[in-house]
Amino acid sequence: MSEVEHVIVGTAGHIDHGKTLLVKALTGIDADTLAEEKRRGITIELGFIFMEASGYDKQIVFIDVPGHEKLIKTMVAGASNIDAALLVIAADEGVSLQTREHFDILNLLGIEKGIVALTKADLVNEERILELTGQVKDFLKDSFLDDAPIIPVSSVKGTGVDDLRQALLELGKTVGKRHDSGIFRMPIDRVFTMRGFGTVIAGTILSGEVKEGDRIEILPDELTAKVRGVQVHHQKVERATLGRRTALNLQDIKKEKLRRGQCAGKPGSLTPTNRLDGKLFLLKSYGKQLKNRIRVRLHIGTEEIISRLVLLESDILLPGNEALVQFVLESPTVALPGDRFVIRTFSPLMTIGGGKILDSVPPKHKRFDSQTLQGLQMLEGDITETAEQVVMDSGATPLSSSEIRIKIGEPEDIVDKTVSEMCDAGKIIKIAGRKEAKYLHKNSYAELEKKLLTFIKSYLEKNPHRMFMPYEELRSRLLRLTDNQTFKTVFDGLLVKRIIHQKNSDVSLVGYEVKLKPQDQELIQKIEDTFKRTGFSSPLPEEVRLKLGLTPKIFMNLMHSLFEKGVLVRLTERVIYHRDSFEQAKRIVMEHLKKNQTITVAELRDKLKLSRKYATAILEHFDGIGLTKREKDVHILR
Ligand SMILES: Nc1nc2c(ncn2[C@@H]2O[C@H](COP(=O)(O)OP(=O)(O)O)[C@@H](O)[C@H]2O)c(=O)[nH]1
Ligand SMILES: [Mg+2]
Repeated sequence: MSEVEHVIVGTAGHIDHGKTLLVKALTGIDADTLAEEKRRGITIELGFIFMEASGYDKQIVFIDVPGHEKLIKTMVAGASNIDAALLVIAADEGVSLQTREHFDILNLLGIEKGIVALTKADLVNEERILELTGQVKDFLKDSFLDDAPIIPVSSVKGTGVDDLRQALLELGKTVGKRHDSGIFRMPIDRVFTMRGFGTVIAGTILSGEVKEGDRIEILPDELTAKVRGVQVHHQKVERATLGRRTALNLQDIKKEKLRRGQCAGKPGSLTPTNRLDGKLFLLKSYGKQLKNRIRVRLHIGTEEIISRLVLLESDILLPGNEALVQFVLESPTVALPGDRFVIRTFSPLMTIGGGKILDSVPPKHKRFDSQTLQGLQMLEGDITETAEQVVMDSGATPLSSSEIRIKIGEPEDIVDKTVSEMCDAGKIIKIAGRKEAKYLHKNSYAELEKKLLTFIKSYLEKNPHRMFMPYEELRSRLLRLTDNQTFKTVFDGLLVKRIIHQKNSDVSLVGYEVKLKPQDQELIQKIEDTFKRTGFSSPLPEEVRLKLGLTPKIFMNLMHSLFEKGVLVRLTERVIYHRDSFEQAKRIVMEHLKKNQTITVAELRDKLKLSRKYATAILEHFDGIGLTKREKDVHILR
C-alpha cells in the first residue's frame, strides 16, 4: 500500500462554501468527525480523507481545512505540504474574504497546481454560473490557477461530482515526484491516541523515510522517541516514504510533550533556532508599508510562532515588494532553506505576506550590512552558490559533504557532485587526512594562511635575535582558530609553496634574516670568539655570560641566534662547542673508528688531552645524533 504515491490535495475557500460536503461527495467520507464539528457544522481540525479510485496508480488524499478566519493557522499547517489545491467557491456567494486569504496563502506557499469547484450550483441558474466563471477567471489571472479547470458541482444533488473527480485524477497524474534530501523529516500536523495503537503523530513526510524501530527526534524540543509502528492509509506498513500521509505510533515519549507544529526528524539532522533568514514578499492587498521590527505571526511547516520581523536592507517595505528579512523568534523552531512561510498580523488577523527561508540557522545580523545581504542573495541562487555560501559561513571550521547536505537539504548524490566540482574549481579547499574529507572555503583558507604568517612574523618581531619560531607555539596559536587537521593542511601548503620553511621543530619565513643591532652584533662576535679560542676546552655558558656582564635573558637570545645559525653546537646542557671544534672532534672520532672500530671515553680523552667531562659529552652527543652507538663501555659506528 505504501508503495502507491500520494497526491495530497488541500481544500481551500471561505467558511460554509461547501468544502467538507464536497470532499464527502467525492469520497463518501465525512471529514468532520469531531463531536464539536458535527454539532457546530464547521471544520475545526484538519481532516485527512483518502479517495478510492479503481485502476488509478496513485492515491489521492484530501486535507480538508477549516475556513473560519480564526482557524487560518490550522489551514496554513494543512496547506503547507500539499501537492495541489482544490479551491472551493460557492456559486451563490462567489469570491469572499477567506477565498482571497486562502488563495493568497496558497500562492505564498508556492503551490503549483489546482482545480476550482463552484459549489452549490443547485442554488443558482445557468446564467449565474457563466457570470461567476468569468469573475473567477479574472480573480485567478496570472496566478498558478490561471489555466485551472473551473467545475460547477452540487454536493447535494451530485451533479458535476464525477467531472470533478475525473479532473482530480487527471491533475494527480501531472504531479511530479517531490524533491528528496534523503533525510527523514515530517512536520507534525496531528497528535492523538488510538485505541490499541498508543500515542500517534501524523503528518506528510517531506523527505526521506521512516520505518518501524527507528529512533526519531521531536523538534525543536530535542526529545527522542522510538517508532513502534507505522501506518499509511489506515494500514500497518513497514516503512513510509517521502510524500506519504503517515501516522507514527511512538514509544518512550509522553503524549503531553507532543503537539502540532513540532517536527519529527532523523536525530541530529535539524538544529533548533531562534532566528530565520528569508526573502519576504509583502502582499499588494495589504495596502500599507511595513516597518522594521513589527511583531508578526510566522507560519512555517505546521508551526505558528510569534516573531519580530527585522528588515535587513531597507527601513520600510512597500506592498507588492520583496525584501531580505530576519525573523527573531519568540520560541525556537526548526526549518530548512527553501521552506515556505506565511506571515500574519495580530489585529486585525490578516495574512500579509510570505516567502522562502534562505538560512535556517543564521547568526544575528547587522542591518544594511553589505556582506550579509550579499551572502543571503547568494543563498537565493542555485545549489552551487548555496553550498559555497554554507561553506563560507562556516569560516575556519571545515565541513564534510554530509554536513553541507544537512544544511542545504539537497540529495546526497547532487551535493557530493557539487562539492567535488567546487573543489576542482578551487572555490573550496579539501582538508585531507581524516576518515571523511572536509572542506574550507578558499577565502577562509587564505585567511588562515595569512594568520599563520602573521603569527610567525610577530613572533620574530618580538624575538629579534631569533631566526625561527617554535613549531608547537605556532600550532597552539592556530588551534585557537581551527582544528589540527586544517592547521596541518595550511602549514604543509605553505611549505610546499616555499613561503615558510622548517628546521627540526622550528619554523620560519623563507628568506627571513635576523637584523641585529650593531651592539648585539658585537656581543655575538665576542661570544663566538670566546668559544673559537677555547677549542675543545670550552667554558661553561654561565662563565661567558658573567664575563660579558649580560643579563640571562639577553645572553640567552644571543646564544639562540648562534645556535640557529649553526655557529655554536650544544653537546649537552653545559658543554657548548664552536662549530670548528665540533667538526674537528668529529673528524678525530671518525678516523679513530675507521682504524680501531671502537672508541672509549678514555681513549678520546687522551687523544684530545681533555677532561673526562668533554670526552663524555662528545661521544654521548654523537650517540644522540645517531652517528655512533654505545655498546657496554665502547662506542662504535652506527
Ligand atoms: N444546496 C447545497 N448546499 C450545500 C452544498 N455544499 C454544501 N452545502 C451546505 O453548505 C453548508 C456548509 O457546508 P460545509 O461543507 O460544511 O462547508 P465548509 O465550511 O466549506 O466545509 C452545509 O449546510 C451544507 O449542507 C451544495 O452543493 N448545495
Ligand atoms: Mg468544513
